[in-house]
Amino acid sequence: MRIVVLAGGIGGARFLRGLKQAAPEADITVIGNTGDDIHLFGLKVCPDLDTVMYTLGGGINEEQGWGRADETFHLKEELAAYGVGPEWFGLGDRDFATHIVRTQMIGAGYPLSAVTEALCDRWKPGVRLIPMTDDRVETHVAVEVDGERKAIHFQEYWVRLRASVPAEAIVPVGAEQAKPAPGVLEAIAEADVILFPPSNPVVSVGTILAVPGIREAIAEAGVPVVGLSPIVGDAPVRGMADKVLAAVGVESTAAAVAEHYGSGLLDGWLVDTVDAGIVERVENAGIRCRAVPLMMTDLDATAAMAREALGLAEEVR
Ligand code: GDP
Ligand code: FO1
Ligand code: CA
Repeated sequence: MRIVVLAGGIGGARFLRGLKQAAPEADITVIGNTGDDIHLFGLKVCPDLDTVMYTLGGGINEEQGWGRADETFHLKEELAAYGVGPEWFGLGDRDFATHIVRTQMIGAGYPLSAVTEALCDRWKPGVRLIPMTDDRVETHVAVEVDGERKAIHFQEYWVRLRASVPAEAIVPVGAEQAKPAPGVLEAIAEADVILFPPSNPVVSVGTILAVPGIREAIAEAGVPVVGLSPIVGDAPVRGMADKVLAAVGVESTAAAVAEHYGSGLLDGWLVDTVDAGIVERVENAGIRCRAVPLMMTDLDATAAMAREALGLAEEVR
């Protein structure tokens, strides 16, 4: 079975670990969000690609969900001693090596998709990880700070400001001109099932869908498209999905997120058992819906979620 998953960082990566356990024989292609990418200290950092690669490859900081295990921060401290920042972004010594290799390869002319493949030669994530595009896309957030409206990088909004000011708009800068990376449209066309893990619907899955051609390819693939809600009990399990959903005019409920994707894209939607009351609303929107436990507390619970998603896909096929 060929499974395509559109993934952000932590939610996507943890779900993929469960999916690998639930479907060990499956051929899994992950289309990764690159809208979170940021250039720092002259280096290209790809948080969501790295979170998937480290999580599936065994190098992730488990508690934090991003960055490397057994990390140290000497390089960052030395840069700060020269007055070179930003200090608000925590790049560790081990993680820096990934960004150096990536930036060096890009400088030598390799596209991000080829670089990601090379990095995965080391980590062996057990899935094929493809960035959504080789072109530069950066999610910016329009905010008002001290009465002044400005657009800031998504990482600055989330990591520096901790989403403490309202997001007025979310702009995936460059997405309109971006082309899907080699292999993306082919993987979608050849998929038996397409899954949206419990990733951020706006700045992860939404950004991937903003690359022209990807949404259309999914709608035209003619195979079940099943998503799992990142909103449980009217709030995100972690992160700032509520803030960025508000910016696009969507309420933070599992039902509203399903309606936001829409029945033109989604065939099936899983919500948590605490949200069982909204199953009917989702079904009335033309999307098959089930309420099952959706907390990724451990690998077995996550694998059970993946089995439910694949089961729902068979139901709607
Ligand atoms: P990010 O790039 O690190 O923000 O990760 P993703 O975009 O892949 O996923 C973030 C989303 O995952 C957030 O909106 C969370 O609410 C959701 N999430 C995290 N853990 C869980 C969980 O255990 N269950 C569910 N249903 N959602 C989760
Ligand atoms: N998230 C933070 O909250 N603080 C950080 O300092 C931070 C650094 C960082 C470095 C590399 C990397 O791959 C991810 C990092 N993240 C950090 C996570 C990143 O901001 C994610 O994009 C967010 O978790 C939301 O998508
Ligand atoms: Ca992300």
